[in-house]
This record gives sequence, structure tokens and C-alpha cells, in this order.
Amino acid sequence: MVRQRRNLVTELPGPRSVELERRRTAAVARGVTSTFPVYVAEASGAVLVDVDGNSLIDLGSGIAVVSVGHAAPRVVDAVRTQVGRYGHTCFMVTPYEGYVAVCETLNGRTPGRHDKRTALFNSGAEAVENAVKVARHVTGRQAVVVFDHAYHGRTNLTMALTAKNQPYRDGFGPFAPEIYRVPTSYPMRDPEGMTGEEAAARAIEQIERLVGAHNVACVLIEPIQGEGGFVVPAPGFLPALSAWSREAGALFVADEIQTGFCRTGDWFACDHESVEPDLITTAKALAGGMPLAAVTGRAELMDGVHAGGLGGTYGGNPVACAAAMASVADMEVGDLSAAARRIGTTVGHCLASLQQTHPGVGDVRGRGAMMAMELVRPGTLEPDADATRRIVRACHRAGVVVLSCGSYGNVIRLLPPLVIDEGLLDDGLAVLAGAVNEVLTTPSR
Ligand code: PLZ
Repeated sequence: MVRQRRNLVTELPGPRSVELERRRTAAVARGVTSTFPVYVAEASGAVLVDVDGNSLIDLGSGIAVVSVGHAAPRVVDAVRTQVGRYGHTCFMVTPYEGYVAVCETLNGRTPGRHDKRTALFNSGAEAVENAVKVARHVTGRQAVVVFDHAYHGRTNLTMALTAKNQPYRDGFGPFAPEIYRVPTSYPMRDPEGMTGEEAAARAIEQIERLVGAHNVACVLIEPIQGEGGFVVPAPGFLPALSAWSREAGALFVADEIQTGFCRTGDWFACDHESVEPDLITTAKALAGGMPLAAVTGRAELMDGVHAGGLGGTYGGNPVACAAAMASVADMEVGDLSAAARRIGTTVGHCLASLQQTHPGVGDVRGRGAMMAMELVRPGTLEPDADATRRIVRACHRAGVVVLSCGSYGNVIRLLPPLVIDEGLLDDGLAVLAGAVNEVLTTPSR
């Protein structure tokens, strides 16, 4: 167990990290980048220890993955035990209980008490692809409706579903056809006072006019957008879209890959407005750091696909399944939804007080342990990506890992492990506040 405190013994990145970065440049493809090139040697809870012996506070959780903390003991034990028994058989060849147990757990935990079925995959993008496969197969329709600022992955189909050109799509076309993008609900940038229902009506009008309701296989949406900037839709937006989808005979598919598993203070972000998606995609926090993803949905829909129509060599790998059972157990035992709500209160206070001091903090939003601030030129809605970069860099130099996001690169998001202790979170937030004060009061831009 690594001591849960921040402690710097070199500048960041330190000499060993710099040396590794040199090797990396000569070996790793340039297309794969790192936000903060500090090389990790060990981690536990909410602390990363780098190869130079520095202890950093992790407020990113490997992009919302290690919600149960780094090297969570229950997960580590489950992985060790499983890998010692067998590491792979391929569920499509000779099955094992762990896969079934994860599906039972997801069927029980995801929104809605209806009969469900689940299929397991390796990555979030793969889960989204399979949700679209199911939706097209069972509806016999082709059109997929997605939203401005959406992020769903980097494979060919999911690149097409993702909104932002740089860095995700640029030069990687042609993209999959029959994808239609409509406006989302983005309260900060929507007309003043626009309700969730009005934003939904704006989207629906476009769907009906440009696509035709009877052509829509599914409406695919992140209930709170992740990469797009932690955009929380106005209340009523999701329920209205879900109701319209039902009426139109289209599936309502929630991508809860980033929002799922206690992150927002509920098991799933859809729970907040009692929305019951027909299909839900999960990944990230599901398996506490092992690669695992899932599509869960109404039994009659999931079972509408012919036998053999879904699968993959590694999907639902036994080690990843063991990690998932342990990670979900940690969430239950530790009541990590409550922890996320507590974190949300603490982070919310910090960000709100920064917003009061600095007109450059244009918006503070999020839910539970998924909070963010959007930076703008004071007095405008003009995104300030430069200040965002400088604040992130200042946090990094001080040993606090924070991430940016947003279509305009001007959102700083906080995704701490849900097991972070209060003192450590306070220290991380103090560093962030210091960085914001420094950057937003320095006029040299
Ligand atoms: N859907 C909502 O957040 C992954 C991507 C980081 P994979 N988000 C982090 C990057 O730059 O690649 C994500 C998500 C939502 C789908 C995905 C895709 O999940 O496991 O990365 O394929």
C-alpha cells in the first residue's frame, strides 16, 4: 500500500521519466500520446508513484476507470487467483462461470427491473459497435442518431459516431454511413432558459425532418457527455428523448461507459431521472482497471440476434470478469455512490468559489464525482483553451493529475478514484485552486 499523500522529490517529469520518454519516442507510434509523461512505477488508492519516487495525486483515475482505487486489494486478489487457475479459454469455445456472473450482475444493476441479457466485450468502442449491431438487427432499420459533442470511440463505426474532428477523425475517413448528428442540450451554450424538453424538441424536429422517425434504429447518447466536456443536459432532455424513441420504434441506447458504476452518485447516470434505456453500454470502471465492456438490454432485443451473431476471442476474458466481480463488490461494500456524492460536494464548493472569483470560469457543472469547469474569455462564451492548458500544466508540475476535455479543449474535469481520502482530495483541490488563481490573474496571454 502506497502512502496516500503527495510528495515530490524531483521536478516533474523527473530524470528517469525523461529518459523513458526518449526511449518511447524511438519506439512508440507518434499517434499515441500521453497527457503527462510521468512514468508510473506503482500505484494504490488515489496515489501514483513514478519511476523517480515522486508521489502524485490522481484526479483522473485513468479516465474514470479505477473508481475503486488503484490496486484495490479485492481486485488484485481476484485477478491473482483467476490468472493462477486459467487466464483464457474463450467463452465461445468452453464457457466459465465468471462471464455468467458478470452478466447477472449487470442485468440486476442497470436501470429498469425488466428481463435483461448481456454480452461482454473488450473496450468501450467495441461495446458501442455491438449495441448498434443489435439495434439495427432487431429493428431492421439503419439510421443511428447521435449528438453534438458526443464521444463513442475510435474504431471506424465509433469514429463516425464521435463528433470532434481533431484528434479523433482527421484524415481517417471514409466513415460509416447512416449516422445523423443533432443538437444536444448544453445549458451554458443554449439560448438562455431553454428547458430539457425544448432542447429535446429541437433535436426531434431535426430527426423527423432529416432522417424520418421510421428509419431510426437507435438514438445513442451519453447521459452526461464525457470527452465532449462533461455536458449535463437540462432536466427533462433524456426522458423526452427516451419517450420519443419508444414512440418511434427506435431503441434508446445509453452510453454509460464514462458515467457508469457510481461515478455520478448513482449506479448509473440514467438512474438520476429514472430513465430506462433499451440498451446500455458499460466499460471503464466495470472491471477496476482490467479491459472489459458490456452491452446490456431488454431480453427480447438482445435475444433477437441469431446465435453466433455476437462475440470475439477475448470478450469477457476470465481475468477481467474476476476483476469486475471484485470491483462491483467494492462499490457495494464501500457504498461508492455515497462516496461520489460526498466528493461532488467538496469539488463543487471548490469550483464554485473559483467561479465567484474569476470571470474566466464560465461554468461549473457535473454530478457526483464527475465535476468540471469550463474556461472562457471573461465576459464572453469564447472558449479559453490556452488558459486550460496552462492550468492543467501547473497542476501536473505540482504533482496533481487532472485532465482536460471538451469540444473546444477548454474544460478541466475531475474524476478522482471514489476511495480518495478527504485530506488528499483537499490537497489536490488546493493545488488546482492555486493554478487557477495563478493563470487567470496573469495577463500574459
Ligand atoms: N464511450 C462515453 O468515454 C472512452 C477515450 C480516450 P474505449 N473515453 C476515453 C481517448 O482519447 O481515446 C469512451 C467514452 C464513452 C465510449 C468510449 C470508448 O471506450 O474503451 O476507449 O474504446
